[in-house]
Amino acid sequence: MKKIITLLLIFTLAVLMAFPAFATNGTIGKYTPVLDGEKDEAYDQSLKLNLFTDQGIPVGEFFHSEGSAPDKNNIDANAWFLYDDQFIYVYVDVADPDLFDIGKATFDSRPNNYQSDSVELWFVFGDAFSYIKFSAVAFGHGMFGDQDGSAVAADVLKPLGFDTAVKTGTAGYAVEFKIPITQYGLKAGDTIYFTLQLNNMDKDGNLAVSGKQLQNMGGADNASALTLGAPIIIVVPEPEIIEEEEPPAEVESPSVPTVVTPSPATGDITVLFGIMSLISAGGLLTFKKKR
Ligand SMILES: [Ca+2]
Ligand SMILES: [Ca+2]
Repeated sequence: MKKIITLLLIFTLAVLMAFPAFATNGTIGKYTPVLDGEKDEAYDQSLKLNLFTDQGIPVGEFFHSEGSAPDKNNIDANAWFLYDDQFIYVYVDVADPDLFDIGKATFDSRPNNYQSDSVELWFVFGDAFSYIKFSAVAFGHGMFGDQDGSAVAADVLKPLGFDTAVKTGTAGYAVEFKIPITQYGLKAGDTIYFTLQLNNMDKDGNLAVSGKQLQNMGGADNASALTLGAPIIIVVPEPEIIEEEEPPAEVESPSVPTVVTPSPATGDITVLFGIMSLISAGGLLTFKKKR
């Protein structure tokens, strides 16, 4: 009986380890990347979080769907983080083989920003629970903000410093986000809270929303705690200096007696003509003086 209980305990522990109940926490590095939709080298030296596994939810799970949910098994997203004195930067690489462009006009006219292939970031900065949601669409049509339930339009966000850069591929897309943090007075060692949400739509309007929302899915207690860490130093390798090969040292030839070649006869004639023209010029001068 004891053996069965022990085996059951081991099995339960293995299941718990396979599906972590809590979100992964970590430390993010300080570095200013280029906002271009490309993953800067520094992101690889900072924290990486997966949409499913690091948020403690099974792969493919979605918490909201509309229509018949699109293929849930082939979508995924990973997020990398950096920060500096002014901004948090998040680079999100999304696998979405059923990528569908709703068009800018539709995006602008829709009240529900999640009804598109898009990424949403949820943050809590500081101690008071005041969340910020910031999203970007796969095809770069726009961004959307929300603070404690109040929508903030893109034309308000941009002057505040919020920005995104999107790169769209055939089997997915990548979004690089920039979120201003100066107003929170954050410094190294402070902790912020984060969840990631992925909206997956298809051309027929079917929708599945995966990930977590901070305001109604357990709040900061259910989010990843991100600690602001040390600066990341990217070592740029010195360009290799190729030294010019020195010419081979001259080999001293065995001393050979110098042979003095007599000047050719023409040389004598040239000198002679030279002297003659000098004399005649002098003569001309003399002649001229006499006159
Ligand atoms: Ca970049
Ligand atoms: Ca999709």
